[in-house]
Amino acid sequence: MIKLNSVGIKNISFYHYSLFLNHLTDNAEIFNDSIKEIIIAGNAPNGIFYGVQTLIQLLNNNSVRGVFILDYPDNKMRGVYEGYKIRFEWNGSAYEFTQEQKDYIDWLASLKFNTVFTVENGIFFKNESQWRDAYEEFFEYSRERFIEPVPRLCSISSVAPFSFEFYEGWFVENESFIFNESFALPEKPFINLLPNGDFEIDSDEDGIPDNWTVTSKPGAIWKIDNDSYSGNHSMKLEVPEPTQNSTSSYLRIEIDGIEPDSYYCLLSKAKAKNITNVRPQLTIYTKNTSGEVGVVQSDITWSTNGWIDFGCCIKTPSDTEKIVIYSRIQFPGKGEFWVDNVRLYRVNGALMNVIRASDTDIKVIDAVNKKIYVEGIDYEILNGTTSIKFSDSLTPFRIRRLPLGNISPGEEVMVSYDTYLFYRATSYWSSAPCVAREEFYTEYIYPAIDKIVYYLHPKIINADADEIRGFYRDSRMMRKFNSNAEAIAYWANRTNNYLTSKDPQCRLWIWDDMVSPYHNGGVEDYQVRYGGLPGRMAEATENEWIDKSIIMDIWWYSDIWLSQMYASSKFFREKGYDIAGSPWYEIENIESWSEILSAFQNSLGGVVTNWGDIPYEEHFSKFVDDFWNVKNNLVYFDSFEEDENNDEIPDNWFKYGNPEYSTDDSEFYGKRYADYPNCAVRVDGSNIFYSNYIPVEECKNYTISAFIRRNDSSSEKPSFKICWYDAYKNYLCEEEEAIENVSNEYGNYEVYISSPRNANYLRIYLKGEENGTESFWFDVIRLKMKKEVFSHEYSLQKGWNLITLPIKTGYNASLLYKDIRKCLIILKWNSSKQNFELYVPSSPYDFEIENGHGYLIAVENNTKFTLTGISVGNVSIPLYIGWNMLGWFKENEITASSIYENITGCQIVLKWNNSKDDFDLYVPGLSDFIIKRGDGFLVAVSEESIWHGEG
Ligand SMILES: [Ca+2]
Ligand SMILES: [Ca+2]
Ligand SMILES: [Ca+2]
Ligand SMILES: [Ca+2]
Repeated sequence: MIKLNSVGIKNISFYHYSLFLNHLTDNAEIFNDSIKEIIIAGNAPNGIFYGVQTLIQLLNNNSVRGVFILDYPDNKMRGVYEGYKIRFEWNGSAYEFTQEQKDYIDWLASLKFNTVFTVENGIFFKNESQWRDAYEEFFEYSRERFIEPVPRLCSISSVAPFSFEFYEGWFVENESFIFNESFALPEKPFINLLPNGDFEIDSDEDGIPDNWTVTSKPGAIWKIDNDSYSGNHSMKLEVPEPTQNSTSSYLRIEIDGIEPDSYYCLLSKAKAKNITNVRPQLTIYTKNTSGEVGVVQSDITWSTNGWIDFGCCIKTPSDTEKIVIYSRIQFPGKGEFWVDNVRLYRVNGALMNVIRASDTDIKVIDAVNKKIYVEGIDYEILNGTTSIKFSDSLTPFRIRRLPLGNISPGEEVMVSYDTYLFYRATSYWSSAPCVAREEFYTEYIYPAIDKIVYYLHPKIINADADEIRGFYRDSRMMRKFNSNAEAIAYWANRTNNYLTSKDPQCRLWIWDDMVSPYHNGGVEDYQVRYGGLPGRMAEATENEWIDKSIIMDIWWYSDIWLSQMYASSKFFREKGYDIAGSPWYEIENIESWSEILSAFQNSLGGVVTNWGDIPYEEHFSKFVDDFWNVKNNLVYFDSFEEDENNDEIPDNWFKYGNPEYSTDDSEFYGKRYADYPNCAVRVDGSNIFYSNYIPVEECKNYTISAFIRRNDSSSEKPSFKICWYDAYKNYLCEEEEAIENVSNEYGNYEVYISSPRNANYLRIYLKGEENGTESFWFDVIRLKMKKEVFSHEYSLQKGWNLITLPIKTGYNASLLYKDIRKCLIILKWNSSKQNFELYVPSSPYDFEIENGHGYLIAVENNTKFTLTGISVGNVSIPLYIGWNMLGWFKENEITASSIYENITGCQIVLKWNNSKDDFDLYVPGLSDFIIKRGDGFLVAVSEESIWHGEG
């Protein structure tokens, strides 16, 4: 029999009840007559499909060893977010699902992926004749291979598929214009504010253009170059090899007299060659009267084919005095970079790229009396040109005075309008559509949902909203919503409500970052860099505005974010959202995600992302292997961020002596994001932090790990000391594991320990060497239990038996009924209704057999029944006032009295006694009885609580 974690067998994993009965002889030729029998059985068609995939993996030179395997996936969802491979080909009139894509789906299926997300943004806004055949074929082909496709409705972090009036603009409010005889002219006109941005003038011929500052450093030289976009010169930066110097080798200019609360656009032409590691940047930032930096924005590029548009738009804060513009290639970047024709404009008076629609238009008011002038009576608009990409060559809109109207020549008016700019010329499409616009739903979202549901019947629709760079800034948004959190919740709920009205089974899925307090949603000023207003978007989930049926996919692409990965998962689960986790790029991160998600009940699984630049064959195999069969269940995680009472002892930790607790940036492991307070602890031989009691199971293999670095440079060794305790927290024994080869840089160090018999708790001591003086930093403590397979045998007695399943099975009542010989009836206690639900084969009611619940099974005769698999780790079962039927799933035996004592408000404990045909009853004063793994029991409670397996 192969155990799931057998060493040396990689990537073998099975759906539950995929059985190969051991009728094969060792090394039997599979295609000759020596084979006796191969049985692949499953509780569902996909189980059999995965059993066949397993058989194919097991085949070795047409032979296979005799095996018996029982398996199932640990995670329901094993998905891939396909940024590359599943983009349909356009054949001139419609999209096509190609053979190459079919082969790719085949490959995903062989790895046992079961979900594939597509990324085409806005395809469902097009006529279905363009996409229907390709998508239907893709859905059918994938589903035949038990892969569920997830179509993307659209991403609201990109405006690409919408017509112009659907873009969220930048609101220009009350800009002063003065009428001449005919036209309104801006008081502050749209003119280039930069002197010598063409780099044509160098009066003293010292190689530095007039008005500009150059700080060339050895190995990173700025010079005037003859390769120009306009005129005869440009500025060129040469960094032949990475050098620390390049970070401070600038081309720079500072402009005074900048208006606050205004939009400024920096435009230029740029060209880049042989760029590696870090992209050249052109940066604009504001300075206030005290010289402090306000808003910063940069454009960046890899190597280009010729000259490209390059630049940024910003909104100046209310205390702005200056703008600084600079360009460089930061270390360790290298390459050649040219910039030319640099221009800086204040945009408000331009009346360019104006959004004119039913819900926003140019407004003109009398500057003195605030009287609103009326288009068609007082003035008319001569339309300019619009573009998704703002440029100074667009034709401006013009406001012309109507002679019979109320505006006089020479009159000052205030003009308000929404204009569409970009934050970065190379990402001009990266901005949200206007989710306040009614037609966004009625003309785009609803018809697309109608078509997707009608033709494709997906189980999940992806409407991602990641990294929104430009939100809550145009007049329509500010009129409709009080905050950007309210706006994103409105979009999510409105989309979700419509979807569920069309198909109640279909669920909306979004990336979590904009609504996570531990990611972009936790950044107060996130939108300010993109012309928007401040405000943490995570309020949308903190205040539970976003519907709980929307799936949150948490993405962090590196283990430097371990603290945030855990904190985000905990946050969303506690709020009641279903979660999935997404790795990319870093292979260690895949395993970390699989383990972190194992700590949370009902996480849906993982979605590995393909954004290119990864050896995806290797990564995807690793991903499916880890998510099908999580190697270690995470049972405890702490990275020291919580210190509710501010006593510099992290929550759930204690100290001896005077160890240090630090929130300093240089001390902790990994990175901090938003306002997330990353913290770490420093200990030595006598100043020690130790944990609270952490629940464990007896006789199990555990790994304790931490990121550790030494503070000085002696040869002392830090250690984990582990103390074991029984169910009553009586000390049992201890061990100390010294950690070798700790360096001055953080590294992850692991020790392996086994819990002794009767162990119910451990405490972890973080310390330096005994009697030593050197101190060590610790961060990110993880306690993992190695997952091991065991068998549990039931001897069911004729009549009633009250049991629980201590093994993860995925059974429902009908399957359990089939697997227990001579089974007559299965009864489930519904504690919320305080009555029984019954399953017999003729019954129309089937129900899930849940971990930690007890079930009454009636059998016709004495019978044995064996389960093999992975033990149930943790449960959280709501206890209702009255009776609750639970089951003991842990390895250690306990007593009815300890159940009584450990469940809040417990009044009675009952255990079924088959030989008496009656219950044994425990209340204090009556004789106690033993409850073993696999036994069900009943408790009556007087108050509601959640049972996690206490006893
Ligand atoms: Ca030039
Ligand atoms: Ca000069
Ligand atoms: Ca930390
Ligand atoms: Ca504390």
